Amino acid sequence: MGRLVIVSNRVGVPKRGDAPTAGGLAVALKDAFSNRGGLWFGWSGTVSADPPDVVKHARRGNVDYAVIDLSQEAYEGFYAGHANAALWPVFHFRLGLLSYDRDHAECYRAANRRYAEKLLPLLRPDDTIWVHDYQLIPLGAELRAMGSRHRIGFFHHIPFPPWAVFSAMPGAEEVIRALLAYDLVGVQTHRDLTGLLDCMAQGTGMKVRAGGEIRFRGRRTRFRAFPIAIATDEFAELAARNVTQPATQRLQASLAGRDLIIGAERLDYTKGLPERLRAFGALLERFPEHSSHVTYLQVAARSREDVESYKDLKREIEHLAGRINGDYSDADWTPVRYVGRAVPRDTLAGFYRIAKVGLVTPLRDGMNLVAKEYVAAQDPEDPGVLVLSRFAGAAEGMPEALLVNPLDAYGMAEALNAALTMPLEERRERHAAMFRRLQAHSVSGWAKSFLDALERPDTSDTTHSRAAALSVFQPRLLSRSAATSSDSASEESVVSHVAGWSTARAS
Ligand code: GDG
Repeated sequence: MGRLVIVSNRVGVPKRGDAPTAGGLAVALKDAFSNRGGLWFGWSGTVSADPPDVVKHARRGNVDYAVIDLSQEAYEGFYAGHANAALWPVFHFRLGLLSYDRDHAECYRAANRRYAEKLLPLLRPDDTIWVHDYQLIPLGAELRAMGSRHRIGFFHHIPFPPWAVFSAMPGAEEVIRALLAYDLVGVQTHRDLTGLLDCMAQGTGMKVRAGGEIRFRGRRTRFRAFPIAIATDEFAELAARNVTQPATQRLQASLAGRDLIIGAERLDYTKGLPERLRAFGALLERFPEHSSHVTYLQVAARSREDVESYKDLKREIEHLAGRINGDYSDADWTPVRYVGRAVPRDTLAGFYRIAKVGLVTPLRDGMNLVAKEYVAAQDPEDPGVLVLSRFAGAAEGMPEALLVNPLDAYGMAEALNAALTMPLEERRERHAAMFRRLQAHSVSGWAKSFLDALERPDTSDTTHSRAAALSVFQPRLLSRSAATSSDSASEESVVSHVAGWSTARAS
C-alpha cells in the first residue's frame, strides 16, 4: 500500500514529543497515517513579505510534514480574498456577503498552481492523495495538468448549495468543472450531496449517472456523503476529567447555582451569533421566570479579522450583548458573558459538561463538531440538552436534539425554555440515543470509509452506504414527549431504507 498524502490549507506541524491530541483533522487522520505513514502538505500559516520559495520539512513519527509560506499578495488575494470573501459566503448560501474580484480569483488559481508545483516533486507513484476543503478545489486539476496519475480524493467540509445559489458567483462553472479532476468527492450530508450533484449536472452540462458519478474523458468521478465524526469516548473522558479542574470549578462557583447555557465557536457570520443573542433576549422577555436564574456564556474565538464582514459582526455581537445586559442585569447577575477569544480545549470540555444547555445554532454548517462534542461531554446520569439548528449538518444525525430555525427568535426562546425545564428522564433518553450514535461512528471510521471508497471503489460502496446511513437520516422535530424515537428497531429500518436507496441508485 502506498503512502497517504494529505493536503490541507493550514498545516500545524506538531512540536517534537507532542501527542497529536489537538483536535480537528489531526485526530481524524491519526489512525489513517498510523498503519502506512505519509506526507502532510500545505500552508505553514506564515505570511512572508518576501517568501523564500522553499518547502520546509519536518518528520514526526511516520509522517513527513512539508509546508510553504504565502506571500502577502497570495494571502490577500487567495486566502482572505477569493477563498474567504467569495467561496465561503457562497457555499454558506450568503449571496449578500459574496464579494467577487477577478484578480482575487486569479490569485486563487495561482496559489493552487503553486501548491501543485511544490507538491508534485514530493510524490511517489503509488501515493494516494487526499485534498481538503474549498481553498484547494483546483489543486486536483493543477496536478493532473502537470501529469499526475495518482488516486486523488477531495473532501468538502462546508455546505454545498444547489446550482441556483452557487451559480451566482462569477466563475462558478470553472470551480465545478475542477471537481472532475478527482476520483472521489466527499461532502458531509445527504443535503450537501443533493446540492453537489445539482451543481455537477447543471454546472458541467454532463450526465450524472445512477449512484452519483460522472464519466468524462476516460475518467470517472464519484460523489458521496461521508459525515465527519468525533473521538467520542476520548472527548467524554476529557470533559469528565476537566470538571474538577480549577477553570471549570471557578466557572461553576461564579454561577451561584444558576443554570448555564453555553455556545462556543469561531466568530463567524455562519454561526448565527447575533440571532442566538436575540433568542436569549426573547427568552428573558417571554419567560421572565428565568430572569436571574440562567447565565448564557458565549465563547467566540477570533477569526479572519482582516475580512470586513467579520469586523461588522464583532461590533454587532458586542452591541447586542451589551444591550441585553443593560436591559436585564441585576447588581448580582449578568445574563450574558461574552469571551472574545479561544479557551483551551480541555477547559472548554469541562465547561460543556456543566452547561445545562448547549446552544448550537448556525445559519448553515457543513457538520458542526461543537454539537457532537457537547453531547459527548455530558454526564449520562444528568445530561444537558442540545438546542441545535436544523441547518447544521449535525442535525441529520441528531434528531433527539431540540431542532430550531435560528431565524425564529421566539421559536428558539421556546426551545430554550423547554431545555431548561425538561424532566431528567427525558434528558437522559435523548442524550443516550445521541451518544450511542456518536459512539457508533468514530472519527477514524470516517477517514477509513473515505479512503476505502477512494482506493477500493468497486467494493466500498455497499459497506459505506450502510455506515453512512446510520448517521445520515432525515431530522425530525420531536415533540417533548416523543423523546426516544431512535431505538434500535427504528434505526435499523432507516438503515435498510437508505442503504436500499443507495444500492438501487448504484445499480
Ligand atoms: C469546518 C466546517 C465542520 C471552538 N471554540 C473553541 C474551540 N472550538 C473548536 C470546537 C470544534 C472546532 O473548534 C470547530 O468545529 P466546527 O465543526 O464547529 O466548525 P468549523 O471550524 O467551521 O469547521 C464544519 C468542520 O469543518 C469539520 O468537518 O464540522 O461544518 O465549517 O472542535 O470545539 N476550541 C478551543 N477553544 C475555543 O474557544 N480550543
